[in-house]
Amino acid sequence: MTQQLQDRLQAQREAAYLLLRRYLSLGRPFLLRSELRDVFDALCLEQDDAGLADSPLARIVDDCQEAVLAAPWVCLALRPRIGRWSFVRIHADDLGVEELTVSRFLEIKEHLVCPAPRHTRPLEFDIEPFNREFPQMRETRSIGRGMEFLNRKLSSQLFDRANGGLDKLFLFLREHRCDGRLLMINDHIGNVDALRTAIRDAEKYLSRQRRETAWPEIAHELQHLGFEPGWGRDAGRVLDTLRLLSELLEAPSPESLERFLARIPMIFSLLILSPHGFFGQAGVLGLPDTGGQVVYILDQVRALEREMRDRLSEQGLEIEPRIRVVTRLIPEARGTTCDEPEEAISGTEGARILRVPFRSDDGEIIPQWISRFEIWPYLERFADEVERTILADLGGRPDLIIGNYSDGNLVASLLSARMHVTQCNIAHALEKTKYLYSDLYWKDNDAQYHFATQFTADLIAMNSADFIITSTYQEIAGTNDEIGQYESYMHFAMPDLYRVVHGINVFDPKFNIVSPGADERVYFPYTDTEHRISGLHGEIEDMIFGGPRDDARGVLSDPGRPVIFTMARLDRIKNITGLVSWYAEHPELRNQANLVVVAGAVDPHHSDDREEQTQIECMHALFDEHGLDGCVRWLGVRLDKTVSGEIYRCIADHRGVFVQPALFEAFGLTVIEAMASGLPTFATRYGGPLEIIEHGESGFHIDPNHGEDAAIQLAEFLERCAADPAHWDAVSRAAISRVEERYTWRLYAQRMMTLSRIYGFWKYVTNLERAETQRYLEMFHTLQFRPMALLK
Ligand code: UDP
Ligand code: LCN
Repeated sequence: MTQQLQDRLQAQREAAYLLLRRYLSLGRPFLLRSELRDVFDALCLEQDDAGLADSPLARIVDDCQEAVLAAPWVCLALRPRIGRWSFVRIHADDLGVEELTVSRFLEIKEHLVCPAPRHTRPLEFDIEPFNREFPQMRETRSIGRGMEFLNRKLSSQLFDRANGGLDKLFLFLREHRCDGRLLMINDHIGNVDALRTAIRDAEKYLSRQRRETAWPEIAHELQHLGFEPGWGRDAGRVLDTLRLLSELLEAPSPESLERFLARIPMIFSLLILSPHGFFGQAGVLGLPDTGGQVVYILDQVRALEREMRDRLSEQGLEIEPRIRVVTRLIPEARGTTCDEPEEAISGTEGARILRVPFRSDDGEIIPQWISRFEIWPYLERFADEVERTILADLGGRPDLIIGNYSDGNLVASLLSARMHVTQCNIAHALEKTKYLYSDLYWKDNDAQYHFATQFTADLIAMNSADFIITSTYQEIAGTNDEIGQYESYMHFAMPDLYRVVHGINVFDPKFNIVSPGADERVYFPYTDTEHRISGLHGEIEDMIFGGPRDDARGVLSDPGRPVIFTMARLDRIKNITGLVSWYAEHPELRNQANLVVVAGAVDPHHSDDREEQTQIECMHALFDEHGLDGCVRWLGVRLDKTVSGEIYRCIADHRGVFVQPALFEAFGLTVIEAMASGLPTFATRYGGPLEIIEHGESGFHIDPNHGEDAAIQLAEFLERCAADPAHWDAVSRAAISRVEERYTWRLYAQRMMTLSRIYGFWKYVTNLERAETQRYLEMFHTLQFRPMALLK
């Protein structure tokens, strides 16, 4: 690596020398990838050397993610491929290259932020040695397909005679019980050979039965042979399942293993954790910290319950799955149900929300909402109370624990370790990549955001999870140009706190991409007139085009124009104020279309979230400065799902568009909702929408850092559609198809249930539990996380 770099630099000695000088002359300690590129591009132009832009030096610049400038050295973090990193420093005068360890690279960064001399080495978090024995993927295209990899890798080991893998599989089958009732195999079968014989006898018996013969009619004979309920609801299904097992015992393959495990009744009860925000079913969306995660979990519960019930019933078990979403009880509930300890989840047979309070040191219930950035002191006590609550409610431990976001994932780690239950993490949005240098300059924002505590919780949670679900590939490993959200935890420095040299490995087979959907009952094409809720149309038209109201600002003076629509929480990162200013500053766009914004509250006194208040004030300032009251309608309302579903469609009736202008969006449920409704969608190129939308086909990517270009894209699209309405129709149809093919809850639930079984199986038969890792993380939790969390 070093030699190759040296050769490339030598091949363009003069240009390389000038480039490094330029970098240093900027007088900045750190340069980002785009800045490094901009300086290089400028040099290429000046040099008037056509070859330079396509030279070995250009390839070095291409690989650079970051530079640290410590004259006379230019230190580079190189990422030649997704997830692969190396670190070097180059002497700006003689172009000598030295390889750096990640630790040394981080130390140089730290020194530039905190120059005071240090006499002790900081704590280094390093998870790599614990994973040395563990199978890792190598190819970037395998990232996010951990289950397939693990099955391939481990099934050959498992079925190796010397490892006694078949014995483990046999013992695994004997483990299954539900509410004390034995399932799958009883003690008439004592070992693998006996199992083979019993399968042969059962096959003989079953082939004499009609396939539709129900389990109760064949149960007696099969139980005598050693088979308990769980093999299938009728003779045909039981026979198929036994044949799958027989195939597996004879010539194991990853495919037969997956098909067989997918049938095993293993998951009867689920615990889903989502502590922060207002978790409820009505009147909560748009409240601080309350958005897509709530929508995602409620839809997920409905889909999972259905899938669990169907799978159990197919296996002959009429057992009602039990799903519990545990969140925080908030006595000052602002008119929501968040002060109620229990709530049935609509659209399910038996799923419920359970609410457990946060408590002060002396055990008093904390009455008010607490920002997600400030909940850390309460979580351990919360976890204790959740454990008691759930054990009492379910009458035992759950079969799977799913954590959500940093706080829920941390609580999931604590509970899974204590109860020995498979743990699945869903991040929704890792905060780290949202804020530039949130690690390096953690002290600057610590009073407001407590990022250092949050990142510490993230490291613990992501390393203790048995498997991690992400909504997109880029969430794990980014793109060729940008680093992934998980990838940003691979190595980072938090000066004066600790240093992460190996925080997570994006090639770890625990990562699986399982994208969420948009509830088809609510978000469906505007053309589906039969299911439209026409009773809402008057209300919605009034909301958008009507006169003044207390919760709105602006009245559209020309309602005939198409509408540019946006809807989001009024967080800084959602960049709604950015969109308003692009619109305001682009006269053509203002002439072509109206802008309708559903976000936050118009009255800053209605908000107690600091960030939201600032954004509200910024919105008013933009209205005043640019005279927007006749062309922008800002609705400071929280819409329930049914209304928001119909709003998207009403905007589509007017041949409008949806814009998601976030500076960064982890996934973006509004993007798939708008697309499912048939709205041409323009969404940020930073985060999930980059993967959801195929640019120019099923929508458009915009760069929130170049608002003027985004405004031009919008104006050009609207102009083209005015001249050629078929263009709007084509994009609208492509958007609908994209969501139908890729983003549905049915696909989600099927995959999720397969993953849960497979990771549960591997956890049982191999040492996926990784006891050493667990002990290391416990120590990190106790010595590092807890003192930080308790510092309020
Ligand atoms: N939402 C809503 N009404 C509102 C604001 C938001 O129904 O007034 C819903 C929106 O339809 C989407 C979710 O809240 O389902 C926001 O999810 P997204 O992933 O877009 O962003 P997040 O808020 O999670 O960052
Ligand atoms: C949180 C976010 O910020 C969104 O990007 C996601 O769509 C949402 O959670 C659901 O996962």
